[in-house]
Amino acid sequence: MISKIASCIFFTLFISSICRADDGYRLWLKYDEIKDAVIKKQYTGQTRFIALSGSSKTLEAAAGELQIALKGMLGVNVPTVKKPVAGSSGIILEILPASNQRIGDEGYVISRQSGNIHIAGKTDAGILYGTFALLRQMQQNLPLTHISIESSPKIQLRMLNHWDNPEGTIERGYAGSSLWKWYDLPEGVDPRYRDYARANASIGINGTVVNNVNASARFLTAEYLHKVAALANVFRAYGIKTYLSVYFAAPKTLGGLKTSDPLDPQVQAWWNAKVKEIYSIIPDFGGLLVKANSEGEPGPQDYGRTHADGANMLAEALRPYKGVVIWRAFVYKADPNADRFKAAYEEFTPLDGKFEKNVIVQVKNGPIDFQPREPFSPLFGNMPKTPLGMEFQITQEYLGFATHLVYEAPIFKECLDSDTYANGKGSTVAKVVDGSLHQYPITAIAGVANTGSNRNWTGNPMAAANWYAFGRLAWDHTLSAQNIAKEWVKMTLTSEEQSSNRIVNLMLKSREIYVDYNTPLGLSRPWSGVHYAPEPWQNRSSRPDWTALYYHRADSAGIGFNRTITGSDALSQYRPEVRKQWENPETCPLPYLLWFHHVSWDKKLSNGKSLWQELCTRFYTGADSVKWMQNEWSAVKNNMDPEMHADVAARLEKQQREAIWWRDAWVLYLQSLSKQPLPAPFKQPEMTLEELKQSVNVYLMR
Ligand code: BDP
Repeated sequence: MISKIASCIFFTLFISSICRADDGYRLWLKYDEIKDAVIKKQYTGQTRFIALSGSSKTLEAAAGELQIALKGMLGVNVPTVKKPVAGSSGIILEILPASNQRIGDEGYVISRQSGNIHIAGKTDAGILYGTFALLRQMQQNLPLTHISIESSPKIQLRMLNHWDNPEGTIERGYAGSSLWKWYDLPEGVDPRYRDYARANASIGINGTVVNNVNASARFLTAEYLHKVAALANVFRAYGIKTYLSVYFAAPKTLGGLKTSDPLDPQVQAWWNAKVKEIYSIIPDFGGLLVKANSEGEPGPQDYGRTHADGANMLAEALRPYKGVVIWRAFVYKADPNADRFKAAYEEFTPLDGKFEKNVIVQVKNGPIDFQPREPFSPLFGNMPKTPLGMEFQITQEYLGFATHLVYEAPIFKECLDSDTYANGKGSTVAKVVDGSLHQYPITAIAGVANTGSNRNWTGNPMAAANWYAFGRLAWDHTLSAQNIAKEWVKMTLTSEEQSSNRIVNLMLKSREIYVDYNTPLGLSRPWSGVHYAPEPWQNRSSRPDWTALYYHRADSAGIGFNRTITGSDALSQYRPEVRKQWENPETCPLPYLLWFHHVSWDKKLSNGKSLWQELCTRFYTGADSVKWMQNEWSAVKNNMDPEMHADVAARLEKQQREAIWWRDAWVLYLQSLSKQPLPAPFKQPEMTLEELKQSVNVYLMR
C-alpha cells in the first residue's frame, strides 16, 4: 500500500534515529518501546491489524504512521488489510458520511466497537488527525479499552509562517538555516520535508507559508514556483496546503510594468496571470500572505490606495481557485510623536467591511511586536465585518533566541483568553479568532516558525514544546498550557512521573521568570538591532521609533509610557470595560503598569513597595530564579536522555549568565536616572554602567 521506496527511506531514517542517543530529531513522535509490560501487552492485543477500505496518499500516511509507531512502541509489524480481520482486534480507519453533524470536516471520532478501535473522519485528513490523536494516547500509555474521543478544530486555517529567504537564511531564525534547500529543489527532495509534514499534521497544522514576509519577488518566478511545488507535493498527503508571501511591487520588478498600483488594469491582469500560473503548477495552492506598507515594504499606499484596495486586487485573482489573501496588519509609521501602539487600529478599523470575502487580516497578538508580555491588540473585537487571523511568534525573537528556556503556551493563552468585551463579557480574543463572536466566514491562526536545519529542528530542544503548543492551541484554544506541557514532556522527555511534573512546573514558570529579568511590570523592548542584548540606553537609530527610549520613556522622574487620556490615549482603542482595568495607575495590574503609565520612581504600588523597589525586586528575583530552573533541571537528569539533558543544561547555564546581564544593564541604567540605591538585600552589580555598555557593544560587534 505505502509506496515501498518512500516507506523504506522513512523507516531507515527513523530507525537510525532510534538507535542513537536522543538527538531530538524525532520531536514528540518518538515511539520508543513501551516499558510497562502490562500496557504493552494490552496495546499489542488491541492493534493486530490496520484496516482501511479506501486508498489515498493521506490514508497511506495515516496507516504508515501507525505501522512505524506500533513497531517502535510494541516491536511488532502490524499489517494493513482491506477488511477487519474476524476474531482479532485492530484499528479501523473509516470515512464518515458528509452528513454527519457531530464533527467538522477535519474532525475525528475515535471509538471502541466490537473490540476494534475505529478512527473515523469525514475526510482523509480527519482520519489522519484522529490517528495522531490515538498515538498521543498510546505515547502517554493511556488505556484504550474504553477510548472515546471526538474533536474538531475550532479554527480553519492553522498555519506556520516561515520567515525563510531564498538564499537559505531565516529572518529571526535561531536553529540553523532554512529547512528548504532551494538549490537542490525541485529535483532534490530532502526526506526531512516529510518528517516536517508529519510533525505538523500530528498537531493539526494544515498550512505553511514557506517564505519570509519581507518577500523576495524571486518566489514568483517559474523557477521558484516549481521548487515550491516540490514541497507542496510532499506536504499534500499530510493535509498541509502551501502558501507564499508576496512582494507587492512584483508587477514592476518582475513584470516590468511601470507601476504596481492595485487599481491599474495592467497590474490586475499581471496578478491574475501570475495566480493562474501558480495554480497550474500547484493545483491546491493555499493563497498569498502580504506584508505591505510596513517597515519599508512596498504596498498600495505607495499609489494613494488603501490596504483594502491592495488585498482585494489579490483576492479577485485568487477567487476562482478558492485561494485566500492573508493581509498583515503589522503597520506603523516612523513618527516620533505618534504612538506605534495605535497604528494598526487607526489604519485598519476604517476599512472594516471593505475587504473581499476571501481576505483575512492577520493581526499580531499585541499592538507592538511579540514582546515578552503585551496587552492584546485592540483590533480584536473592533473589526466585526473582517475576518481577523491571529499571528503569534513561536521563534523566540524577543525571548532569548534558542538559549533561554521560555515555554510560550502561557503567552498564547493569555492573549486568547483576554476579554475584548466586544459583545459584552466573555467576548474573548479566542472567540474573535475562531469566528464565533462575529460569525467570520473564514478563520485563521498563524505561528512564526522556530524551525531550522539543526538536527533537533528548534535549536533548544525545549523550544520544540512551543511549536507543539502552538499547533495544539490552534486546533483547540481551550486546552490548558499545563496539559499541553504534560503531553509534550511525556512524549518527548520522560514518562517518569515525578520528573515529568518537575519539568512541566519549570516550563509553566519559565515565561514569568523571563519577564522578570527582561521586561518586568510592562516594560517592552522592540528597539532596533538583533533583539537579544540589553540596550535600554539606546537612543540613536535610523528611525526615532526604533530606540529604547521611545518605548520605556525613562527619565529622572520615572518610567513607562503614558497611554491614558493625558498621554497618547491608546487606551481609548479598547472597550470601556477593558480600559477600566488599565487606565488607573492605582488599580492597573502590575504586569501591565508601565505599558500604560509613566510612573514615578517613588510611587507606592499596591503591594506597598515603591516602583523602584519593585523593579529591582523583579530584576533580581528573575535572575535568581534561573538558578532555581537549573536546579530543577539537574534533578531530572537520571530520568531522561543524557545528551538532551546536557544540551538544555548548557543553555540554562548561559541563560543564567545572561539573566544577570539583563538585570544589571537595566538596574545600572535606570539607577543613573532614578539616583536611588538598591534596596536590601540586593547587591550593587559588579560592573559599572560603562563596562556593561562595553560588553554589549562587544556582543553586537560579533
Ligand atoms: C519584527 C521583526 C522583523 C519582521 C517584522 C514583521 O523584527 O524581522 O520582519 O517583525 O513581522 O518582529 O514583519
